[in-house]
Amino acid sequence: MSFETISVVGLGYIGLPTAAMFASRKKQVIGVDVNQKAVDTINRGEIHIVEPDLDMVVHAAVVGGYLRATTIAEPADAFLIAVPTPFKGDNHEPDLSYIESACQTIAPVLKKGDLVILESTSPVGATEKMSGWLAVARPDLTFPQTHGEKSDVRVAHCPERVLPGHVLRELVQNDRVIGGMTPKCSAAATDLYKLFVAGECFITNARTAEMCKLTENSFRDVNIAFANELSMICDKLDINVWELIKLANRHPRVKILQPGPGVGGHCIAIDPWFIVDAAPEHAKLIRQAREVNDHKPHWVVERVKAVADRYKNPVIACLGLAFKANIDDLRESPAVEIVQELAKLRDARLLLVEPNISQLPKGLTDTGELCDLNNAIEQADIVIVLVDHKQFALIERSAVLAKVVIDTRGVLC
Ligand code: SAJ
Repeated sequence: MSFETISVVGLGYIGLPTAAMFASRKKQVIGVDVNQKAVDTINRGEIHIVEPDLDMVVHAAVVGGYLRATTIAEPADAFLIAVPTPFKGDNHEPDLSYIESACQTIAPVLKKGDLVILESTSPVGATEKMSGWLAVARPDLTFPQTHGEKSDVRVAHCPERVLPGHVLRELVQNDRVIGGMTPKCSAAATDLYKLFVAGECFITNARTAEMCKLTENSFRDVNIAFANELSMICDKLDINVWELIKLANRHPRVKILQPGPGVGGHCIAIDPWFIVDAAPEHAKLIRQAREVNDHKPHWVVERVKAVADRYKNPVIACLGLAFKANIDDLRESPAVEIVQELAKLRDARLLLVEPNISQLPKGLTDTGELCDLNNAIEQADIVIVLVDHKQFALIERSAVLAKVVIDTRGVLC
């Protein structure tokens, strides 16, 4: 199948880099987003998210006339939907309303022969639901759930798997799982991704592709929970967990991940719940891992409080606010959660060190002062390492000798 015009719906952390990759292959790309500000920014050749090198690729695509953003869908040969799939309510139930409204957006311009791909991380069955919503909106067209290989529109789920901070490289190099609703749907989707994907494309059905993405992130979550549980056990038994993991990992079949202050980001802390929601009676380990990882920030806070109680007006340096090392993304960060809890301590002063930002975001401005690393360490009674940013590895051990150090990332151990 050939694709001259490709539309990407949702121009966020996944949609925009993906749109830019197609554009870099000299395809006409129409990006669609509900956010007028984001649309205007992209049309100026600029970006509204942080991802290394993305600014250059988007700028080149826009200036070259290959990428254009709009709030209203236009006809295309393929549509990729990359919108958020958050929770609804307090029970970690998946909210598919963004996918449903993306369907309403593209339905009027869909035509026979088009391909629709769901890229958003989704609970099992979401692709079939999406196809159902499109069928209701366009009764004049046929879809795979009723017409199989003879359908007018092809539909597939092809989950994204890229690591924030390395998105452009991983978009090209990672293997892809292509879950078509029929073999022809898979074949069409493979043709589309082959425009820029150098990794292998593995074909399966839509439900398996949905579950595969959830499985990858749940696997990582369960393994991080194992490391986090170990860290709490080791703390009680007075054992250095970092040394322990290093030693255990010398076994040829052991590969333990690293403990931290909790699990942040927009994927690993969310996706496992989609499995728990679908099969709560079986997903016991997956649920338990989520609970262990969600508990870890509270455990860290309790440890800090126990130490802070020994001081009259403790000065606490919090090293790192991002959700992981060497990025500036503070959203869903366990470090932020910990700082917000510590800010409730009476008489404590918090010095916040985050080398990747120049001002504190809303929600943190009342918690403490943004401070440079050396200054914070010099003034602090207690130093908490919350993120393993590269700058923190350079801290002179002598500078913290007289301080109480609570190192959740093993940077100073
Ligand atoms: N973390 C630890 N210990 C570790 C590894 C990570 O505490 O040993 C923490 C990090 O500090 C962070 C959180 O886990 O708070 C998540 O970070 P991450 O680097 O593991 O993953 P993300 O959320 O940046 O990206 C993940 C990736 N999934 C997998 O590695 C299986 C990525 O490939 C996915 O595309 C992405 O989720 C997504 O969009 O789903």
